[in-house]
Amino acid sequence: PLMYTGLSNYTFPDDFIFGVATSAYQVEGAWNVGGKGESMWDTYLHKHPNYTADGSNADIATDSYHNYKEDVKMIQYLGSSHYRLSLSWPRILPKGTDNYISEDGKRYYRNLLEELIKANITPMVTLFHWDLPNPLMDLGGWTNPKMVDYFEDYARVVFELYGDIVKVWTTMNEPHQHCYNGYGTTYFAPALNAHGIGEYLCTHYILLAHAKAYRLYDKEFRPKQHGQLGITLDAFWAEPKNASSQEDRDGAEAYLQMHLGIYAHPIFSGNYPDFVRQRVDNMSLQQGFTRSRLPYFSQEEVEMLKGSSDFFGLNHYTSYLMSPCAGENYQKPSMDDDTGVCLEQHPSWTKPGADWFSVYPEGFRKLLNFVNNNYVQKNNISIIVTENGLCDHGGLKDYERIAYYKKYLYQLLLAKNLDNVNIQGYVAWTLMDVFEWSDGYKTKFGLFHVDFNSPERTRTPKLSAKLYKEIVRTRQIDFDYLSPESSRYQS
Ligand code: GBH
Repeated sequence: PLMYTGLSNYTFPDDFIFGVATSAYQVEGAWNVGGKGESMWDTYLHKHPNYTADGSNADIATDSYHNYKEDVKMIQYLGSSHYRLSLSWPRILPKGTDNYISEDGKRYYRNLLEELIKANITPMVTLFHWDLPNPLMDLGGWTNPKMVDYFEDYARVVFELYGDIVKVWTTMNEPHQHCYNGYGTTYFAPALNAHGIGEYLCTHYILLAHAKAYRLYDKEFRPKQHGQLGITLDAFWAEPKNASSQEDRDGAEAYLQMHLGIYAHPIFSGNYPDFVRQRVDNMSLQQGFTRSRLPYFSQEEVEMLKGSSDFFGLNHYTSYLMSPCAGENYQKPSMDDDTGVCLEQHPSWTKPGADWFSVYPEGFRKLLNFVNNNYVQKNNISIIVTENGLCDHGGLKDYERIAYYKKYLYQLLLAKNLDNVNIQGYVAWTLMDVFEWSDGYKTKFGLFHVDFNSPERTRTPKLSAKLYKEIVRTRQIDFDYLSPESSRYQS
């Protein structure tokens, strides 16, 4: 096994981007301030106060609406050149539609973005990180084909408002997590549990909305604003449980196609992967449906989708071992049942903070290679890792996070230098402890600790903040830095 000691033999080039990320609902708070409309997360958690693990919501969160200047100072402390943030759609358009733009929302983001520019930090702005305006949720959210137009209208408003200073955009954050957990299960709001149909409708219209916003930017804004626009997709690495078993290898491939290919293939090649098309069509037919549960794109839509991202935004946290498994494990119909694999994690992979999360750094390198081979090289683009980080239960001496960042960043260096994967940047999740969706405030991903009992939401750097700062500064990984047991780290 690889020894993680001493100084890394590879370094990050000067033009390599280092950033940190947050998202609007997870940090802003001020849920009803200044005429902000409700997002579907606001509405859902007010209606179901016990939905989250600790009965919390993000009405206040880290109160970044009021504390944004401090956030910018923290990013400066880290030396990070980029900040990935998202806009709250209902803060800008309280009802979701563009007939009324909130002055307060307009001003808030202008102030925040200008504060970043003043500090020499480049904003990377996501249009949609899950906080849909609730009035649009009432109309079916992403299952409604009309959402494609409403998203385009929203995109036009924000390109007009901020395109002078925002040069890196992403449309959607992790559509897979959003559609699968929110529309196909109950794990995320809106908890529709419309398994087998809802997650595919959501996928379909989110893809079209993304592509429409891309074409809009390309045609009307890029000529004068000269920015880049992409999308952020998430993926676990799928490893065959038993590498010598053909069934397990097929299972791992099926998983990657059904979860990542289903988005990446339309965006880079115009349509769903053949495997996904056939699998869902066949399952639907067997189950007595007249039409496939996965909608079809028209030829015009295929053209609109094809090549609709200037870079590949990739979020990655953890890996799973895959093996085929019979349907009794899953609800029918469902995306899980269609995929037909069972997931587990190797007992030797440590689990620092949540059931779903275990540490397997080599999986990151393998995923970077998969993405590079399938989508990046062919399209002559590059990867920006838009999220990666570790969850634990809190504490300032976060040695597990330190070890995680060192090892995952080292695997990135191996992918870049040994495998020639084209990687332009890396964004750590997250700047500070935030509202962690259904986990509430119980699991922590932050480089800064946030005291959620203090009215000021006091921020304190963890040891991992020091480490990240050092990596950004030296452009190298020193495995012995801030390591209580440096010589004993093994993969
Ligand atoms: C990303 O989502 C998000 O972009 C970000 O907002 C979030 O804070 C961050 O990662 C950390 O979670 O298998 O039923 O146990 C990742 C979403 C949600 C993925 C939970 C894994 C496990 C669900 N994650 N999910 S389950």
